[in-house]
Amino acid sequence: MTTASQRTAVVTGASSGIGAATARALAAQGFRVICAARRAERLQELATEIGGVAVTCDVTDPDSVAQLAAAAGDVVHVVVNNAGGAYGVDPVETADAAQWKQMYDVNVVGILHTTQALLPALRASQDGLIVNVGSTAGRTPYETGAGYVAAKHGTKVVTQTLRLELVGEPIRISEVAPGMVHTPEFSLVRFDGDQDKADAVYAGVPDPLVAEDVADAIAWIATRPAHVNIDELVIKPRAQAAQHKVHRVT
Ligand code: 8X3
Repeated sequence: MTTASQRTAVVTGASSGIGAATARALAAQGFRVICAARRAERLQELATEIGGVAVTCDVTDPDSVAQLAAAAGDVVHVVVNNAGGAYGVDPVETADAAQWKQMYDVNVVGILHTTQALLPALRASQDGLIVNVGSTAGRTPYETGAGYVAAKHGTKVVTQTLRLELVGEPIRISEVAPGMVHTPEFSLVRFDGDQDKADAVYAGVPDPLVAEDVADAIAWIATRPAHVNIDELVIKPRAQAAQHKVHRVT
């Protein structure tokens, strides 16, 4: 049930991983959460669990995002642009251009669509917040990751630019940039369903982050006072000192 004082949050990519954990974390903070993702069934289960609203949405499709904005209503306080992903692990010399375009589409253009569709409702809240989920890949290049690294640098730059463009308005803009997060799908998707390769990413790492760690950070950002803008928050497991420097127990 929605109460007059309840704040509304939209979370994209909410069907699993960081998105689902963020929807739960924001609901626990009292938000009415609009859960958006492509997979309707999983989304509905989550929405039912947290008393939120499920909206099937593909952020790369502006018409679909317009429907999300209509479902969210005239006043939205928080938008978490979590939908994103990595496709492929290849050196530049042999990388697949279609995968690169797909990564740019979901990690960068998706944010363009949700921002354009939801800015009026964020303004109407008089205390809006956009949290874009970036990555340590948006800070440090690594071999075989250029397509994803470029896309996540794009996420960061869109976030920084939007903060410049909206200064003076009652809207905060943040980026959360996680490092190694062990979710069931991120690496599996990246390796096109190869579970062994996906598992190898986290092999021997004592405690990679889990989705709830990142969700906790996003919920913290969303519950700061209105004048406090967390520009960017890089979050890595203790075992990851840098992109290439990961402690593994063999
Ligand atoms: C995920 C972090 O290191 O796989 O965004 O690029 S990494």
